[in-house]
Amino acid sequence: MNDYTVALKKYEHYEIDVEKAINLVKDIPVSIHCWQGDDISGLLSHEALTGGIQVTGNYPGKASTFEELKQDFLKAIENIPGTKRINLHAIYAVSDTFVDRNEIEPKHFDPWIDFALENNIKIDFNPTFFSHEKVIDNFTLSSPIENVREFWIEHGKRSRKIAAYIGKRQKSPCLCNIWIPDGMKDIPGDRLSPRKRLKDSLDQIYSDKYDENFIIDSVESKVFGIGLESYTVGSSEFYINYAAHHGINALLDSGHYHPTENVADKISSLLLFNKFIALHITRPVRWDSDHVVSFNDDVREIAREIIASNQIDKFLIGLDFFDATINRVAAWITGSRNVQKALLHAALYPHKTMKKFQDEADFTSLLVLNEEIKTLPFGTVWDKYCEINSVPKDGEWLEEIKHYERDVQLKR
Ligand code: RNT
Ligand code: ZN
Repeated sequence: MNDYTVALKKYEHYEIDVEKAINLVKDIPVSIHCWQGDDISGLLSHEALTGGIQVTGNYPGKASTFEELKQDFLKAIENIPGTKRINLHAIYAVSDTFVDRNEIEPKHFDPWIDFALENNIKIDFNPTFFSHEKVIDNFTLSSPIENVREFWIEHGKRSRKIAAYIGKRQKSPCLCNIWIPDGMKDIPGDRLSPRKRLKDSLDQIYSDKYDENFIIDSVESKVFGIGLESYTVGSSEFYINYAAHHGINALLDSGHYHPTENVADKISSLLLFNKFIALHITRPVRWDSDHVVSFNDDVREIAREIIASNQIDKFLIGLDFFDATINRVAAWITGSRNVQKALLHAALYPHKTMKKFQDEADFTSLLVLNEEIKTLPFGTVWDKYCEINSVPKDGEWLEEIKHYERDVQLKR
């Protein structure tokens, strides 16, 4: 018997159908963020990164043109199994001349759409409310300055128009996610007014109606940013309520909660009240540090909730990490493979049996099963999954990326 046959037998003992799990996971789309490729620099200008987020490190070989970014992205996805999407930000507009955020148009994304269609991947989109001189005193959509607010409302409207255009061209909805950095370093004198202005700005942005077959809208909350420790206008309560009242969706970023909160536990509550749940999977280390996703308990638990829900179509899974201390393509590959691993691992749980034990109050069996699952031969199934997806197994891709680094990235 080969390793895989032995593994099948071990899983069978727990009534787990390995082939079914593999087939389920390979069709779950995961949106890979373009911004790991260039430290969120974008193609529009060379403004420093602002908004209370930070990319640390200065690893050589960074992509700085549209061509380089596409080249690196393709290199990464050759090594990532499963169904891939690409997540773009407005600052990745392609244009020979400078276009400001309140001027971007669908045509600036045609080159990306062509690229995605050629490679059989779908696109998601985000307006970019940071790294710009019109972020005044750390406020955008909630700014007390009328023309600042108008500028960003226009950006939001144009971004949705672009997302709907992308959706139409790719014949499938494009997720348009709004995240703004707005907040304060120190204790506010007025918490209510900025939130009121944000609500009003969003109302204006969402007053433009588009076909649901082309665009899905989401709003991303946060607990704090660097230099914005005391107050975040777009808090969890704000956006969960906003989304529920306006028929749009909440996006949970796994780095945007207090470190002891269990992000996986939030999913089932949202599932009951929302059409979709959008996710940014990342790895916070002590803060929202956006480390490369690890195959750790946090991510495995999130994946488990997705699979156990039996409503996988309601999830819009995206990634959001950025590390510039290591090879950026290897970072992309590692984080994305780890999300695939977590999904596969979760699909290899005997969810029905566990639910039954719980309903029968057989907590002893539930605990024992939860523990025994941990030592099943997952690595063998993962290898098979890679093989079926025609990507290298663990231990077989890094060497090639080292060559790519030497021959391509370091020559830039
Ligand atoms: C920031 C948010 C946001 C960004 C990206 C670049 O804390 O997580 O999603 O990381 O939009
Ligand atoms: Zn995020």
